[in-house]
Amino acid sequence: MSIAALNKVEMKPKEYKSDVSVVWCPGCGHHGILNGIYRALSELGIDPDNMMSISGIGCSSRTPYFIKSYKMHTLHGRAGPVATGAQLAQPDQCVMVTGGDGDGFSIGGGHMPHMARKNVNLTYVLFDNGIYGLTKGQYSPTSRPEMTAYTTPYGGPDEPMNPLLYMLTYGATYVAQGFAGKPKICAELIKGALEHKGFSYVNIFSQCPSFNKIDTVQYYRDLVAEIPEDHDPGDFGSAMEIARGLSEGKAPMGLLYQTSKPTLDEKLAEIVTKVGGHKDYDLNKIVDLYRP
Ligand SMILES: Cc1ncc(C[n+]2csc(CCOP(=O)(O)OP(=O)(O)O)c2C)c(N)n1
Repeated sequence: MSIAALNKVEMKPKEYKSDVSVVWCPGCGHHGILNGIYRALSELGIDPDNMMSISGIGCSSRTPYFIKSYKMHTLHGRAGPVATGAQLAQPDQCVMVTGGDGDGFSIGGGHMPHMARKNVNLTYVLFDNGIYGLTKGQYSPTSRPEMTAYTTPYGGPDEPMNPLLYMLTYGATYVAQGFAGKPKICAELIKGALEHKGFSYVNIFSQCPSFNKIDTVQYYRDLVAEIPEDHDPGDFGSAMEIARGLSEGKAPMGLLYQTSKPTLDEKLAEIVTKVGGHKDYDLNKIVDLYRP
């Protein structure tokens, strides 16, 4: 199922806002990402009745509250498995996960490779602010060692992970990176991710002015550079090179990689069909497969 088959509605970006007030701090990058999401949904004409917005716990994980859609605010780090189940149960819906670097790569880190390698048909938007914001500033897997926080008053001992290399390595079929200060680019990348059939991952740098005092808006502005236009997103080797960073230590912004592979729901449907089930599989048929 791809979202191209869904009913289209005409809604302006602001019409995707729910009645819940956005509670993030002034100047938080998450506002920019949310605007990018509204814009992407509007440009794709996604009907809120066909949309599931799912998250774990964190400032970024509050995002589903602010979007008109079906939603689940689940447990810290567990949005991925819940979204995988939701997508398999409702394969004709548009499923989007939103969450932070702590939610996705600390407590939820064990789930990330499996969504990628299974090619679960959902979009994962990771709000990467290099810190745990909701819990008022602990270092995360994407924090730079220079960042001082409550848990690292003298700086951190660890090298930050590279989410792009990670996702490419585990087989994500759409990998992109944006910056909250560029909501139009965020919207383009999220739109592409939602249109993509398969596991799409969008890493978005997002400043946390309250707790991460070194990754400022200016820091990210100077850090990011658009991926050269002659890059072919079908070229995995070149995507890996770009994921390691552009020249002069710049972080890439844009679409690194996109490929087409069967999705988990398609592969399961095929298995069910093989054993005589209906091609529009239902979960009971899958359970039947594993009965002795
Ligand atoms: C099982 C469990 N452990 C820890 C917490 C506390 N906790 C809530 S949010 C969070 C991290 C949030 O950071 P991140 O996911 O990066 O999102 P941000 O708030 O920065 O957007 C933690 C550790 C929790 N809610 N549940």
